[in-house]
Amino acid sequence: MEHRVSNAFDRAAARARCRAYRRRILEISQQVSALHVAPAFSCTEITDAAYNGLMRRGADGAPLDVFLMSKGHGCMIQYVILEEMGVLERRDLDLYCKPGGRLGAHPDYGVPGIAASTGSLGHGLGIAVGQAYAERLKKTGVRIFCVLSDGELQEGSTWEAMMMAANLRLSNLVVLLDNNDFSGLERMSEAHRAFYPVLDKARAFGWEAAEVDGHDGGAIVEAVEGRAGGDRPMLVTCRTVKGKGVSYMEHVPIWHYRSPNPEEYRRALAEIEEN
Ligand SMILES: Cc1ncc(C[n+]2csc(CCOP(=O)(O)OP(=O)(O)O)c2C)c(N)n1
Repeated sequence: MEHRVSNAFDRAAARARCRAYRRRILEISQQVSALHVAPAFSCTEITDAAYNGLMRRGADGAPLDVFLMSKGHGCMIQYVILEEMGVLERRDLDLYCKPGGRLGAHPDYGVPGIAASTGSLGHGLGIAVGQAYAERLKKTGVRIFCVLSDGELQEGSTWEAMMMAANLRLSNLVVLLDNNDFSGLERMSEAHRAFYPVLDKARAFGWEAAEVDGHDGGAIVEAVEGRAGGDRPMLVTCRTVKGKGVSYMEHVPIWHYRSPNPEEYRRALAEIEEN
């Protein structure tokens, strides 16, 4: 089955979309006291590139391919994109993490557009491997796009899934690694030097692999579309900045955990508009 997306990825349009997504996430950050803003900003362009550049859509606009947010705490970006697509309703986002709502701080299977319950890190890739294998057996042509965090490289289950994907020759599996170099409070490249370079590890495991600027959606799309092909799964290591777009959040670990206060919110909005 031919997977290539024929229309070129419009970088200017992508930048405008990502500004709007960040604005919406910030807006929701004022409704609840704790929200993973920085983790979502880290993978904003990655998730946009998957949904709006790589995943095929049906006549009704609904995705034909599967998106799986393995770093479940980054789900706000997925929620706002699903809202824009009409898969989720505005009311869903209004009730984010509130009684009566169906959107939690981590994605739950059963919510429209959510392929698996994630948030317990290190399990998403194994689920994605199972889904890719099932689609292959059913001969659907469906591809699985899985966003993995570098923190998940600490989990042995991630490496088991990497081996299994290569073993099963899952060419319909694409992993987009959000490589922001942070896991909670520590820098991955300092605490876990043995994981790097990830690209070499992935290739040694039998994957096709590429590395790109993770805030350039066009580069992500080009890397996936330009793949050599064959029967290997693909990993794209996306160099990212945690908290991207808001200067006081970038590379500052506390923003993994807290939401902006009203003054910080105003500053963040202003900076998003300037970018
Ligand atoms: C198995 C497991 N251990 C610990 C946690 C707690 N936890 C939540 S987010 C996080 C680290 C986030 O770092 P990373 O996964 O790299 O994501 P990002 O930096 O992109 O936010 C941790 C340790 C968890 N969710 N699951």
